[in-house]
Amino acid sequence: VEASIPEPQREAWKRNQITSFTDKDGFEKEVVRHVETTLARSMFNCDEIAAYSATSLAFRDRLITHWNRTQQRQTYRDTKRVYYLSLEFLMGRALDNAMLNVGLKNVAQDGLAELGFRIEDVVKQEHDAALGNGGLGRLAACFLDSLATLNFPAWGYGLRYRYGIFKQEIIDGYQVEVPDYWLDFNPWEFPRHDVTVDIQFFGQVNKKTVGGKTISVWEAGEIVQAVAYDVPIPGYDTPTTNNLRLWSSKASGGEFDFQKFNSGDYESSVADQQRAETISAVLYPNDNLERGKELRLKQQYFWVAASLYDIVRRFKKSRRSWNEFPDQVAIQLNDTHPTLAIVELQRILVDIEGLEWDNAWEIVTSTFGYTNHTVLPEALEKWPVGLVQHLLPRHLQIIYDINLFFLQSVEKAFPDDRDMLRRVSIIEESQPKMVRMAFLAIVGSHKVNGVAELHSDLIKTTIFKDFVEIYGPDKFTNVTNGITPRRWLHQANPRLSELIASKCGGNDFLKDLTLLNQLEKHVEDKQFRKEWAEIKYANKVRLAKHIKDTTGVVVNPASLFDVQVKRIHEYKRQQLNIFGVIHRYLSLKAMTPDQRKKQLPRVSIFGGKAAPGYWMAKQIIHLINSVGAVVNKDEDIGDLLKVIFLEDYNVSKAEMICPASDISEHISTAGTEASGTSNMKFVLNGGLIIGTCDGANIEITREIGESNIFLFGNLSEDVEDLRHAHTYGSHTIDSDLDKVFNEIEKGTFGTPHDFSAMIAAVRQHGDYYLVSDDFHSYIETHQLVDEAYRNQDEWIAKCITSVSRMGFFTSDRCINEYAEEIWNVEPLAVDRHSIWGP
Ligand code: GLS
Repeated sequence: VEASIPEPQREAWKRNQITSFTDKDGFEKEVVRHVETTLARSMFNCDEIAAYSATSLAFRDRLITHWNRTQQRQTYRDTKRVYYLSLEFLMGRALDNAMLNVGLKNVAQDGLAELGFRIEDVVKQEHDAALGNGGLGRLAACFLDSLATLNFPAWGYGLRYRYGIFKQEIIDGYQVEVPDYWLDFNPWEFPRHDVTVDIQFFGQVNKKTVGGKTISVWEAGEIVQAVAYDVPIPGYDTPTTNNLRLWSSKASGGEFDFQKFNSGDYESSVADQQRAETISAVLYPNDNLERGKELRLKQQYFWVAASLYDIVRRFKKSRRSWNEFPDQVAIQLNDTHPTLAIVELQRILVDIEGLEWDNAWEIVTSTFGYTNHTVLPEALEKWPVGLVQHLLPRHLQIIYDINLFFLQSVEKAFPDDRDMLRRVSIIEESQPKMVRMAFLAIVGSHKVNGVAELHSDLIKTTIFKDFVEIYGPDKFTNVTNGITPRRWLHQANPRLSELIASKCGGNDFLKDLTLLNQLEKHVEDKQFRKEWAEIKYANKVRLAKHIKDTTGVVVNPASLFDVQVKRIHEYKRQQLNIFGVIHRYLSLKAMTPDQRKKQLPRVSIFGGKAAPGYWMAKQIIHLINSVGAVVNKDEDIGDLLKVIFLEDYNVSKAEMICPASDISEHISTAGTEASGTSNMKFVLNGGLIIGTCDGANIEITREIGESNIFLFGNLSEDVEDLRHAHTYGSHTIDSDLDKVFNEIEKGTFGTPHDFSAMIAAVRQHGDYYLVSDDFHSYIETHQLVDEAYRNQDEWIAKCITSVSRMGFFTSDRCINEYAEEIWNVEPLAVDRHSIWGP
């Protein structure tokens, strides 16, 4: 590599190598330089936003030198890379994370102070990068952090949405959606106007004979340009800085516009441009729900085609043979959204590179892994055959061929099971016919994984049962989700992180979370417990201030803080929670003042967005706010109960909320929440949880012990029978829940009609989510929570014990499992100074 550059030039480059700041003075110099030259401001008009921008640019410069070195090193060593394809990356804020991962937050804090700024205020200027809906997108972000921290050569590929998830406002108790235009100034991205790919859509497929061979040629009807934007991803305490490449759509400067323009059709050429830019304009705001919109399919193909072009281009530089592709490239499909990548790679290999079908297919299936994130039927992607045919005619042909060969092999293996072919066909023979994306993803991948043990078992016995028979059980595996302790402990809860470090021999636990187990021997230490409790209290004071500032409601930080923050969904059962709150309210109202004095004060805190088209979820938000409006001003009740709905829940708010929770709610109907990841965040921050036997709650219980978690409710194996009984037997509603419904119907919380559908879902429509079945044990378990909380000493002991046993839930463990079991990749450490080392 080096030898290709003449000696004198090489010397000149080396002589002028950039040196990054390492101390306060160096940092200040960089900030002042950016304020004055990049931002064209001065000390006289440097506000907090300018200070944020300049600080970010100073850190970005640092990251970029490391980023360059990482990329050069990986290219030089020509190792296998991982590509994580995700339509969502819920990154949150970057500056605080960069400062901590680089290990220079103290330097920045002192430097900013000297320049007249408080670092907390500066950090808060940053707009969240909210390119995701919920857990699925945040998981992708945690994985990027772990991949870099563990020195894996890895890239993320996604879309650069102009509008991320909408901003939620609560007006008169209702959710109102406001667009999230976040790109005004984003110092964390590098536009790569030189890295572009032309993506084609529509058109037709023609057969051509080239050298005696017939090939399919896809003639495009429309071409859109993909432009790369790169976001550096710093690892913690390592120079490795990986890349997240986000594609933005732009009208192609090709012949189509040009022709129109020349013929005087100016307006329509502008319309073309707008149509092109629409592709990456907005994130679809649905979590666990697919709506089958044409633009969404366009987004998927646009992103997948650009990413594969990029990956193939990089591979080709190494001049290896195609059979080595899977030795150099592992591609992970984050849910079925990128499944077209399987078809696209087959197309590239067969139509463009001229490989034989079987040879190409072997390469394709060895390259891909597929992660399933849900069993909910409404979330499983299916695309009408007609739509795929129209938008991607050649891809539909390839899908049909993949299906044909697959079904032939199934027929051979199961000659007596004719119905099997219908069940497993990638094409569903419905009206209209549909392409089943999950089946395509399974057939085109070498490994399929679920995201928690129960979930991985469920997919094998329900939605993918036939495929386990066809391929055998080894193709299916489990990788239980995890979270990055850097963001979710060190950054979100700096004081707790510091206290833990003082008992665990320094900060190494942030890289090896199992070291938390050293805390357990300090559980009995009175002073330690006291400091622990003080930190929790301070975090609650901070949240109480936020509640006061944003809702006007004053809450007492000495109350038990009971938190449920996540997307609003019937399966997550915020309705169960608010019905429980009403039950508590009614019980308090029925007490004498003396009895009330003995009750434990509680604040029920909710937060989360409803998909704009999800009417029932919006009704749930409205009920929560309506209950709050009544309870919070009821003088009989005072501090004994407050009900808060926090507006616009997002990553940066989660960083404030998780450390302030005493008990958090993870109460999905058993078998519906694939994993959940906020359950891990809350426990890691020294809160306890109440939950059902669902998703990762089960493994959390296994790790921290049954006595440290409040479990309740029916088990997943009983759900089907209960549902059946509701529909075909007599269905009696829990009597306490009935009282709650009656109170709502009396108008205590506003117009009863507003909430009649929620009640009818339980009483009349079969109670699909088993709210009534679980109500009694939910209420009882909350009573146990109250009792346990009264004994603060034991409560704190439970919290510390739980944290000490949370080592398993780091996303570093997940990434190591993926690397070993699915990707077959090795880490590659980057030298801080040279890329050319061994
Ligand atoms: C989800 C699941 O609903 C969550 O349980 C899971 O933790 C997350 C990450 O695996 O994926 N699937 C989905 O569509 N949205 C999610 O958050």
